[in-house]
Amino acid sequence: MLVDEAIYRYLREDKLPLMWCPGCGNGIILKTIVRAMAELALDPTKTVVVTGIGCWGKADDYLGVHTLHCTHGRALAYATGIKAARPELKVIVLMGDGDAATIGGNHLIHAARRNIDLTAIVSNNYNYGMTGGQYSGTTPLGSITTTSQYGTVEEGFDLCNLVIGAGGSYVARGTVFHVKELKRILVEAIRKKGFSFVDVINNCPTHFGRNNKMGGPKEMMHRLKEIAVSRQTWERLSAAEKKGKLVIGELLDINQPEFTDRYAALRQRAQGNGGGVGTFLR
Ligand SMILES: Cc1ncc(C[n+]2csc(CCOP(=O)(O)OP(=O)(O)O)c2C)c(N)n1
Ligand code: SF4
Repeated sequence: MLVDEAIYRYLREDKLPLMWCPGCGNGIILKTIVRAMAELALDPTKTVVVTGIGCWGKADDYLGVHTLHCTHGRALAYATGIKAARPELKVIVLMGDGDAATIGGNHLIHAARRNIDLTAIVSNNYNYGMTGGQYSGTTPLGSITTTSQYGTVEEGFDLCNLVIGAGGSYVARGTVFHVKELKRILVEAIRKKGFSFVDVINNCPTHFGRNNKMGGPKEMMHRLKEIAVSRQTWERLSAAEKKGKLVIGELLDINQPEFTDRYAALRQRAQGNGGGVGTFLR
């Protein structure tokens, strides 16, 4: 079956049209995820998508796999529970930057530290879209938002650096402009054993774009094209030249022991040794 036909296996067409604003990049991310699922020929009955609350959190409405729509900032905690109980399932977690890195930042660093086999995909639009454009943990310094009318006075997180530092296995950044590259990294991220993380830079013309006078969806797309550079180019740039630029593509791909494997081994040891927590702690 062609990939373009196969995407219908993972889409809930009865739920269309999409609820997102015109010009929002969430539809592009959703389509690219579905294309990645089709390329990997994931079994929908063995695939779980977990979402938090927010515009991007509504993505699970359109997916024909198992889905769990849970509380804001807690998607990774629920996903961890699912994966720990049923390690054979493919678990994909969709979060906004508010969800993943602001209210949910603690779950993000611990999921990475644990190196649990989840794929976290963040739609990073630099603000809280659903609640009206407040600033989040990734909002760049000086940005105008509904809660920073004179510009933010905090630096935003570089989510990829955060996850690399915390212990993830696969880390990549894409944008809603670079869709071919985005599909490639999503395929790799979903395939990867261990904690994988994709930061997708998205456009929210309704709030972030309008507040920061970035023009409409077309201008915002053009800007992504202008500021994105490959890792090879990034490494050649001076600190001053890096300002305002965005490195995209794969930033980390390593193999290291994974949580559910370690946990299964530990259970076996505990049972083989006659059980008892004290046995394997010694
Ligand atoms: C515990 C909790 N706090 C706050 C809210 C209100 N709330 C709902 S969505 C949201 C922000 C969503 O922003 P983000 O995660 O960046 O996703 P986006 O809407 O931009 O896709 C907030 C604060 C909530 N639902 N639950
Ligand atoms: S508010 Fe922003 S993130 Fe939410 S649907 Fe509209 S454009 Fe997209």
